[in-house]
Amino acid sequence: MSRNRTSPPISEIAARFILPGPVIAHEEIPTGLINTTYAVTCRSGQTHTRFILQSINSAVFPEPWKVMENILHVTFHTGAKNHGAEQLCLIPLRSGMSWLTQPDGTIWRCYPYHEDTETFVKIDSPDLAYRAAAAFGNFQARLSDLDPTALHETIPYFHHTPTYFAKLLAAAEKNPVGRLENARADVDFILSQKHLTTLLVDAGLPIRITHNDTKISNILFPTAPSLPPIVIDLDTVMPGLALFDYGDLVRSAASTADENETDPEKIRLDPVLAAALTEGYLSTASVFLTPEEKALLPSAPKVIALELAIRFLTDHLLGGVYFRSDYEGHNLARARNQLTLLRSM
Ligand code: GN1
Ligand code: MG
Repeated sequence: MSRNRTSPPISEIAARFILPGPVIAHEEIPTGLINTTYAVTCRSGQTHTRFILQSINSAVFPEPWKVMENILHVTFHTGAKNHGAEQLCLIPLRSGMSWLTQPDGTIWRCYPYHEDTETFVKIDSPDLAYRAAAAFGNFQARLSDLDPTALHETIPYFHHTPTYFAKLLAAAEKNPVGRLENARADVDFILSQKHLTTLLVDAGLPIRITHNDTKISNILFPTAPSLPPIVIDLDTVMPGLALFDYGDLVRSAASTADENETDPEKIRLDPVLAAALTEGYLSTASVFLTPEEKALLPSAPKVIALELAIRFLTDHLLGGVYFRSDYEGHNLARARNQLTLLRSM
């Protein structure tokens, strides 16, 4: 999404927030697929400080204020405990509000820019895997005493696997763009895995506050190893099952190849990385997980790999309406990658 031409200049938007001085430079950070993000530099005397200024994509989040209320709750709750050291905190506006709503409904928010941190799109060391998983477990642990009903469900049924399964069946039945024939074997394999779709959601597990996008790239690692990793991208924080966060982390971080790999031969679960992720997650999450949750840990990566395969395949059968894709068949390849990963688990 590029910025609306009629919206005010970045310096004017930034001036509404409590920043140390005027904006002297800004640049767009193009890595996100959903929101529009800028790094802005403010000057105060001889000191230059950077901040993140971001507008929320209202096509993905039609009620962006609910996203912001969730983020406010979560950052306030955990910030009170750890002074923002392990997580983002919102920079308030001069008006006292925590986010800026423009007349056209666009919402802007501002975060500190965490200098001297690095991000990874791929994990290759068990040590890093352990630290990443411990950070996500810690994120859940810090929120385990906040009432989940205090948060909005910003994307209803986000990890309700049977709902995605039903949508796949409907898409296959309708076959609106004639892509079923080439994907029939994939649909058949998914049908054979139906038992996995209800395994987590029907297990009576406690509803907790979860992150819902536990990719490795959503952690900032300070270059000083003594400092704790910082969990970012809080847009999908909402009530959910802890095991989906754990499963999504293992699925994405312990895969030997990227989600977009074109050679399925290269994809399998790396057991060493998976073990390090599990150990790291339990190092911070075992204090609040119930025995039932712990017993289902080994199934969680399978369920989420299947769920994501279903989502990609459904999008392929519908002609590509949700996930950004770079070529025809991209979502089919992504679905097959998840199914290959599932078979290796
Ligand atoms: C989407 O846009 P991104 O990469 O943050 C999706 C996740 C999937 C992921 C797969 C809101 O996340 O659920 O796991 O793609 N997010 C949403 O790459 O649908
Ligand atoms: Mg995300």
